[in-house]
Amino acid sequence: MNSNYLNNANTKSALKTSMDYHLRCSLCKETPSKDCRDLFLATAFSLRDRMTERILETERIYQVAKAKRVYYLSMEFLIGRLLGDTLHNLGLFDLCREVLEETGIDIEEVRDQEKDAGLGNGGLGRLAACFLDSMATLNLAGFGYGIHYEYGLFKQEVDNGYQKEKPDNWLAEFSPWEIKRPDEKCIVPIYGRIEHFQDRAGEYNPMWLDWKVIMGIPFDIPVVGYGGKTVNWLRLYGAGSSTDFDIQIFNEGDYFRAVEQKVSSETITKMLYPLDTLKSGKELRLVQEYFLVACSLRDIVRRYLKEHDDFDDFPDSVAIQMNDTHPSLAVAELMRLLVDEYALPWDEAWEMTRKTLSYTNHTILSEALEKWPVNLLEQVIPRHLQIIYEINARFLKQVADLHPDNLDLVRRMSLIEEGENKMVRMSHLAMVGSHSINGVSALHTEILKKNNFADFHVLWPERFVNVTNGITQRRWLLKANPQLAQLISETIGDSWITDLGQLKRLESYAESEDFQDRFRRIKRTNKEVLGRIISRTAWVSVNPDSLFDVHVKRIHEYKRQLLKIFHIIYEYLQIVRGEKTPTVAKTYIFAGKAAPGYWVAKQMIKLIHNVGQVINSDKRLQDILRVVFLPDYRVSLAEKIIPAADLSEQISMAGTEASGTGNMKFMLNGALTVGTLDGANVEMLEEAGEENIFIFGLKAGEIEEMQRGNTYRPTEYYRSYPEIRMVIDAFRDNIFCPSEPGLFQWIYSRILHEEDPYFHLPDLLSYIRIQDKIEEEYQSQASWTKKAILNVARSGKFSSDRAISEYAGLIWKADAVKCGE
Ligand code: 26Y
Repeated sequence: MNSNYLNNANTKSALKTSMDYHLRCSLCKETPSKDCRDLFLATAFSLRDRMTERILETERIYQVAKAKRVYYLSMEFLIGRLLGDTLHNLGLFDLCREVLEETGIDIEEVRDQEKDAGLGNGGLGRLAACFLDSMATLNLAGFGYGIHYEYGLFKQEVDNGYQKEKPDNWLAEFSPWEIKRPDEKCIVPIYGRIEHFQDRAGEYNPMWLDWKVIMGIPFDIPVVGYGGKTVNWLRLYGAGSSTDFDIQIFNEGDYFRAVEQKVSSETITKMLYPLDTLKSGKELRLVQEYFLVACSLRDIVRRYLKEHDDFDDFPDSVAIQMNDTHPSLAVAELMRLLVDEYALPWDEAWEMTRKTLSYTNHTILSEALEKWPVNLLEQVIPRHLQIIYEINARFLKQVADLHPDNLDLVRRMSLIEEGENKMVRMSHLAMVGSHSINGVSALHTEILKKNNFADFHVLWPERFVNVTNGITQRRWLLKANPQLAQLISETIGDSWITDLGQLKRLESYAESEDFQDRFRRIKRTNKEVLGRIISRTAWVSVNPDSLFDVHVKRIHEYKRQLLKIFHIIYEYLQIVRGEKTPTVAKTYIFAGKAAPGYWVAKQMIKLIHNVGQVINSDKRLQDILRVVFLPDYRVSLAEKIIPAADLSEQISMAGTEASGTGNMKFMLNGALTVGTLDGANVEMLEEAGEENIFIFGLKAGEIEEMQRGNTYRPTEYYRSYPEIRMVIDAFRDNIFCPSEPGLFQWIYSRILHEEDPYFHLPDLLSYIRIQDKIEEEYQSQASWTKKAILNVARSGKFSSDRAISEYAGLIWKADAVKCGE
């Protein structure tokens, strides 16, 4: 039922009226306004009105259709800004631009007022955000559950090359998108102890006593699908203190303790842990993970029970996807709810749990596989630990029955890692409690099956599936690169917006001179825009006609920013020593954040900065080489960088990057990729064709073999190859730190004499060779542009719409629901 007390029509005058209404009534400001911040809020509120209407309508349709609901549980949703995407998805972008233009305001300035919602670290969080967009666009009843962090990922400043972290108070001026729903709060018990009672029938009946309480308050952000019909939501929980509980202490006469308790409860969702691959091991992080799971499952079960009297239909009505192991306590919490609170027999509850839950793994790095100390769990969630032990006992019995004499196998597969400090292996918990386990690219899934999770794959081969990642073309092309989007739509129509495979039809324009010309001009404009950002934020002027060679992502040794630097140093030294005559001007662009405690990563930023200082100030290279580090890499900056790139660097050591998603965004925007055969690069090669991508370096299997045989000797590479010596010696000789000798000595020592776990030297020569080839190919602009167009044309596979359809079909068994009128 549509209300008609608001004129939510998609006309210019209706939009203008609602913006004026919000300027006056929500913001108490004079109209017309020229204040871009106020206009941003007024526009956002006007869109929110339109979306909340549709949320109610969508919900009604889901109920009538008895739609299977999919819940995506994730500790991170790296949303970025929402205004532009929402306008596009509602089909109001042009209308809104015109409304603003009439008051003399450029929509870009209004959009620039929005703070990024940086509620994620990188790939995993951004993937979750793309998935929400695709689920709504595909008319799936798919919803996100996450945490309402008060502080998102830190803001990065760079001071003399050193990263400084600043708090990201993204809610300082509040977000116009979220709807706080205190009436739907939930209460979560935590801490306390277990008393071992028996029930009347003499059955063991443990009681969780003396727990404290945290309150979970939901904040909903509408997620509108393309076309504006389906509007789902992302529900973020913020922690508050329970007033009841405070009163209890208060009544004991301890007012200060009551207030302290209140403050400490609210701390739980204060900030996002800024770690992606390193373990934190912090109690507060465990509490956050539990808090997310406890709130979301209560909410999911509550919604289910509104329409059902028992749990018989639960697995057919609900699918819950765990985004990595971070929400894997869901296995124990769902069991606790079903067994303790709804009195289901264990076996029945277990079947429900397993049929409902599924698990995506996003990393093979052993240091990122979560484990929590048993004694910490015992303290924080004693009942869940008991349940985990029970799950483990039953599971290990099953393993032992199948392999009676294989104690080693039982030890390896156990949910508990034995030792002085016993640990719970969260990935084992997630796998045992799920009906589906997936990796995020074909190579990654194969590695999981063969190495990390081999025992589990042997036991349950049917549970393992691959779903290669994807990205939403609505944000990463339609919005981020409007000119290219328009050129494409003019050429082949606009069906690619919801069916990215349509881009294939661009293939026949790859050699058209006219199309190439327009394509190149768009790239050139995007490079000018980025050039202005570079000069404003990195204080370096760059030439938009140079080749923009881009390495942007979290700073991590496995992603090998250092390999890129090695090549830059090599090229620089060659030129200044007269051993190379440059034929192409190049701008090397880096951006990315380092985890605050990750010393090597922070040094990498300093190194990039120093190499930049030396090269950028060398008169001999004035128009030839530039090296820039753009501070504060975030979604909105990525949207500017990616459309301006000529070359995309995806050079992780083979076998380490689970998939990558930046790689796909670059491809979609017409950059050529230089990459190793890692993650989804393998599939990009298959799609693009080998003449349209620059692949180099050792393969995952070759690296594994060298690791296994321990045959890699960095010093041998150093002795055998003058190119390598030249680069490595530059660190010994302080070429990039003349005023601070010794600063980068550690790189020399680490690579040569300590360890080079990410195989920089074995890949350096082939990297240098492929870069030479790239330089040569860039000189022929016609053939380069043809390759770039073919990359765009063949990027259809990498849409998150495709990924989500696969999840829906293979894992969730959920169908689209028609939400149109
Ligand atoms: C346990 C905690 C410290 C932790 C927190 C965040 C561990 C890992 C992460 C995040 C991991 C992540 O972002 N992984 C990336 O996921 C992308 C989406 O699947 C992949 O494309 C990318 O290769 C992978 O590194």
